[in-house]
Amino acid sequence: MKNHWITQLILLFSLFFSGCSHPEPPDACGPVPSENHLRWQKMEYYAFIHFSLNTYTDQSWGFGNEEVNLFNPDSLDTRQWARICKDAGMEGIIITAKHHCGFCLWPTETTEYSVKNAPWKDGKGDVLRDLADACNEYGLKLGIYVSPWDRNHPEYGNPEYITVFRNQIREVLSNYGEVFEIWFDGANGGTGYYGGANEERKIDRTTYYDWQPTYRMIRELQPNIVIWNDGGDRADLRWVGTEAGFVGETNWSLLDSTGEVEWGMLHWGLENGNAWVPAEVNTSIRPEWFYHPGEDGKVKTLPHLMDTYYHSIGRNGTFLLNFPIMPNGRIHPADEKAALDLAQAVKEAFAVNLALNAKATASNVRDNAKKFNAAKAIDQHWESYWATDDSVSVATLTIDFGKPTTINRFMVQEYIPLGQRVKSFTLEAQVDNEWKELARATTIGYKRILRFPTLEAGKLRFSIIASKACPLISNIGVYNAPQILTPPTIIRNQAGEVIITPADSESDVYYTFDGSELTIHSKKYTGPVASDGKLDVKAIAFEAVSGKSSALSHETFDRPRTDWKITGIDDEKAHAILDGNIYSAWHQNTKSLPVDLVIDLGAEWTISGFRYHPDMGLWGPGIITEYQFFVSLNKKEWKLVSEGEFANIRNNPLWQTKTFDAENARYVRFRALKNAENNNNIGYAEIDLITQ
Ligand code: FUL
Repeated sequence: MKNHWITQLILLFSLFFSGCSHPEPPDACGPVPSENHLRWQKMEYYAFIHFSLNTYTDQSWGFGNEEVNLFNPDSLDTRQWARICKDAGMEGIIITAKHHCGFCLWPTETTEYSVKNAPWKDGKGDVLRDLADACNEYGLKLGIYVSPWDRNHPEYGNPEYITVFRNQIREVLSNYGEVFEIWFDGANGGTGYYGGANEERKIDRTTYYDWQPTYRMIRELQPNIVIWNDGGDRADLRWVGTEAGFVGETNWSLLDSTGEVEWGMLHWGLENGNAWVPAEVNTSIRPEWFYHPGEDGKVKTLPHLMDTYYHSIGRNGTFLLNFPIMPNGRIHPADEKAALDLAQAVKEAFAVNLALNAKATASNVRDNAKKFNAAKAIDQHWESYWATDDSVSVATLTIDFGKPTTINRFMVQEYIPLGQRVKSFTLEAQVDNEWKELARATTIGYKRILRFPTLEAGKLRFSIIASKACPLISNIGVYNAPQILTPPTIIRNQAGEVIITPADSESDVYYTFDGSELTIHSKKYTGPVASDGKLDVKAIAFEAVSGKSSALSHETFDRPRTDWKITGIDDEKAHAILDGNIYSAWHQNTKSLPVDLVIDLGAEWTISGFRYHPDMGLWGPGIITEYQFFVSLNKKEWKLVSEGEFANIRNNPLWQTKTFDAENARYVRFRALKNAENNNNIGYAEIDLITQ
C-alpha cells in the first residue's frame, strides 16, 4: 500500500516537472511558411535593378527592335551597386536579366539579342556574372527577373517560345550560384517586334506558359529559391496590386492556391486562404523603373521612402526598392543619397529598444510555463515566443517601463512558423495612471510597426482582441524614433497665405519672412500665415527633445496673385496653376496649337518677367517647350515681350524664368507654341510674374 502511494507521488511529481520543463507548443494554425519563405521574409529589404536597352532609349518598355549596339555602358560597376545596397542595409539584389524587350544581360545561347552581340566589352561581357561576383563580395543574395513576355523573339506566342524561355531560366539558374528569388512579371501589352513581324500577339496567361513543369525545374535547380509570379499559376510570393509602395494595413500572408486573385486579395491577402503566399512591396526610388534623365529631380524624398518602409516592412511585407541604372552603368548619386539617408533614418528610429529592459506580464501563459511567458516577447529572440493556452485567443501583455518613458513606435512580430493568427489588437499607454488608447489595428504577421505621436508612458498594454487560435508573439519592440528633420516645404497660395510643412508632422517649424536669419526668437509656425507684398521666407524644422534642427528652407515670392483670374476658361481645376503647389497641375483642353492662357491681373502691374513650372507628372505632362509671352492694358492691343524656348525643360522640369524690359500690364497672355511630346497636350503646374 505504502509502495503504491510512493509510486503515485513520484508519478505526480514527474508529471508536474515534465509539464514544466516540456510544455507543448501549439499545433500549427492554417497554412505555414516554408523554410524558403522564412529565409526570404527575414531578409525584409532588398534591391531591384532595372537595366536594359530601355536605359539607352528613355523608354519604359522596349518594343523589341531596339539596336543591340546601344548597349555600351562606359563605366558599368556592379560593385558600386552592391556597395550602395549593402550600405543601405539591403540583403540582396534582383536584376532585370531580361525585360520585356527581350534583350538578355547575359550571353545566352537562346537568342542573338544579348550582351554577346553588344559593343560593351566587345561582346565578352556578362552583367549577371559581374553582379553575382559583386554580390558574393558584399555578402548579398542574388535574385533574377526574367520577363515571360518577350517582344523580340519571333516565336513569342507559339509553343516553341516556352522551350526558349525555359532554357533561359535554366541558364540563369545554373551558372551564377545561389539565386534567392526569381521574378516573373505579368505585363503583356501584346504588340511587339517579334523578329520583324511587328504585330500584336495575344496569349492566354493562364495556360500559355505552362508554369508547373517550369516551377519543378526551378526548384530542382535552386532548392532554396522563392518564385514571384504575377503572370499565371500561384507561386511563392504575391504582388501587392500597386507599384506605389504599400500593402494593406490588414495583410494576411495567405491566398488560395488556385483561382483568380482580385486586387483586394493582392492588397490584403485572404484571411482563410489555403496557401502561404506573402506580400512583396515593389517600388522604385524614382517615379519610373528605368533611368530617365528627366527624373533626376524626382528622386523620392526621405519622408516618402520612410512611409514606404512603414507601409511595407511595417505591414508584414518585404520591401523591394528599385535603382534605375544610368546609361554609364552606375547608380545615380541622388539615388544613392536617398537610399543611404533612408538607411540612416531607419537605424536611428530603431536604435534603442525600450522594451528590452522593461518587465512584461501577461493575462495568460500557456501551461503557466516559463518557456512561453510574457518575457519571451521582449527578449529580442525571434525563436522564443509568448503563447497562451489553446483555449485562449483574447489576451493582454503589459510592458512596465518602471518609469515614464518617451515613445512613439511599437513593433510586434508573430511566430509565423506556426501560422499567422492575430486578427486584431489594440495598444494603450498608461499616462498619469490613466490608460489611453494609442492604436487599434488588425493583422500582425511577421512584423507590424505602429507609429503614434510621441508621449511619455509608464506602461504599455498590448491587447489581442481576436485571433484565429492562441496567439504566439515572438517579439515586441518599443522605440522613440527621432523626427525626420528634412527642410520643410514653403508655398504661398493664391490668397497670399504662406504654408510651411515639415516632413514630420511632429516637428516644430520656425520662420522669418524678411530674409533675416532664424534665431530662437523667430516666430513659431502654427498654421497658414496671411501675407502681402514680396517675401523672402526662411524656415527650419526643429525637434525640441534632441535640440536638432533641419537644414534651412528658403523661398522668395513676388506679389501674391490674389486678384488674378484665368479668363475665358470654365474649368474649376484651372486654379491649380495658381495654388502655389508645384505638384498640382492643370491641362488645357485644346485641339490644336498654338493655345493661349490669358490672365487678368485684377489691376495694373509693372512686370519684367514671368515664371512657368511644368507638370511633373509621369504620363503626358504636356511640357511647353516653345512659347510667346504678351502683355496688354486693355485686352485688345497686345505687345509681344518675350518668345523662345525652354531649353532642357523636358529633362529637367523645374521653374523656368524669362525676363524682359519692364512693362505695365493688366492682362498677360502666355502662348504655347509647341510641347515636348509634339502633340496638343499643354500642362501647367504654376504661372507667376516678376514685378518691378
Ligand atoms: C512591371 C513592368 O512592366 C515594369 O516595367 C517593371 O519591370 C516592374 C517592376 O514590373 O509591371
